[in-house]
Amino acid sequence: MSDLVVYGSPLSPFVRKVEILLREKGLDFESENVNVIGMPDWFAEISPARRIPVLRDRSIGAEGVAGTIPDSSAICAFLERKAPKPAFYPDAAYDLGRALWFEEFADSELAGLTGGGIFRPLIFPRFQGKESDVDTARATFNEKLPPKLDYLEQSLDGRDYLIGDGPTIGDVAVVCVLSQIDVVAGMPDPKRWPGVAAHYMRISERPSMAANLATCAKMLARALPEKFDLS
Ligand SMILES: N[C@@H](CCC(=O)N[C@@H](CS)C(=O)NCC(=O)O)C(=O)O
Repeated sequence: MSDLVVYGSPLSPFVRKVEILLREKGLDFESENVNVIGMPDWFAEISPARRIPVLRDRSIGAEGVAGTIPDSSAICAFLERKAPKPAFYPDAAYDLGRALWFEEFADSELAGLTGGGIFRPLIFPRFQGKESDVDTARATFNEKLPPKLDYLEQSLDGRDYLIGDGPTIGDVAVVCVLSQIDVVAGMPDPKRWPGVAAHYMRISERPSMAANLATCAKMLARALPEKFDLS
């Protein structure tokens, strides 16, 4: 039995972020599925915001609130202290600030579009046997998303990573939320955003993330026999 348990669904970009850090740091963990539709009452006790993920460290507490941490950003900061190598939070003050900014940009600005504006309207109705809301997804993809991708393209400025010469929590968070588009519709135009596309491939092909995406593809296979064309 592992000490660490991740409660959530691999389809959540925030659960994905936590899974990636756990694997990159070589930490053994178990996953326990919790659905956001019809969240069980026992989960509300350990997740007052009623959101996934929550992490449990059984070495601290095996039941109830003891040993639990909600929120992917809090969990990832905990994992960095628990297993400092390889580091995903830069040492230098400015670099650390930038890495945390990109994590915040991903989790608030970008996730609202890729999750709430694209993934959910396309997939959630399908899970309930209903029609996807393609108009909402298309409007988000073509009108709201491009300025955010322009900002990322500028921030990368031809470099492999957003900060320094290796991946930080900022790169991981950005790619995790962009993958919400990839799994349902493919990535936005690589000719228009070549840096974003290459950065996405660089991170998503790491075994730590590829493992999550393979699980997601299996989970989505029935509801999504083929990807949507949002262009
Ligand atoms: N800031 C939170 C955000 C977590 C979040 O929004 N998770 C979504 C799933 S992707 C959720 O649980 N939503 C619950 C709901 O929609 O009822 C984190 O980083 O963990």
